[in-house]
Amino acid sequence: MNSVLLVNLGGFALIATIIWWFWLSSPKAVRAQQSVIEIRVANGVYTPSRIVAQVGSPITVRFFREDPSPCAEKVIFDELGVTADLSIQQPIDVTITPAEAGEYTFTCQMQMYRGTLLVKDYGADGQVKA
Ligand SMILES: [Cu+2]
Repeated sequence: MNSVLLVNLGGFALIATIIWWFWLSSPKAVRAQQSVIEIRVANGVYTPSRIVAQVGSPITVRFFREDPSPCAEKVIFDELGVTADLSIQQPIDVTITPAEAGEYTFTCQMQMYRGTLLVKDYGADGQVKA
């Protein structure tokens, strides 16, 4: 009775291991897939001030503006033609689908706040091309 139970448990453990191995485990280290990045706007700096996106994949940058000064009220991705008004203490989402690899600056309207959006081209194999 007990040995039958143990054999069954062993069988279940084996099956669970096989399922985990083939379906649930990651075959290799994969670049973190993060489609929403949160940025704090306070004391004259974006935190983080450097973010990474992938060519062709939409990225949502969620700005939390803590700075009440008018300086912080806009965020401008100049080269991408994207501008947003930031509300105080309220998350504002800016969604961008970068078409080309490169470094794009985002700033407040007076360019005192400065950040960089780094867009990389990951090929189908997951390797960075640019
Ligand atoms: Cu400003």
